[in-house]
Amino acid sequence: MQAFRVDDMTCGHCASTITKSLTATDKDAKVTIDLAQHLVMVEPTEADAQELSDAITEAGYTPVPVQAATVATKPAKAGGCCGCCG
Ligand SMILES: [Cu+2]
Repeated sequence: MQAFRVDDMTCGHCASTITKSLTATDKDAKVTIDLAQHLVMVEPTEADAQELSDAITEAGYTPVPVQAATVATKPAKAGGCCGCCG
């Protein structure tokens, strides 16, 4: 997954403009927008991170790549268990 923070994406219209631009670049990409956090998450099928970033720029916004891991919902397994119950 590729993730970008787009601080100038401020409303649903921005989100749909960005989504359209991304799917024009990679038609089967799965685009997830978190407007509150200004995050655009893309599950690309053929475009690479640079192409996705360019698509957002072409839509008129400013994407900042972020580590997908930092926005992933799955937390790293922290300590606290000896492993016996894994
Ligand atoms: Cu807007």
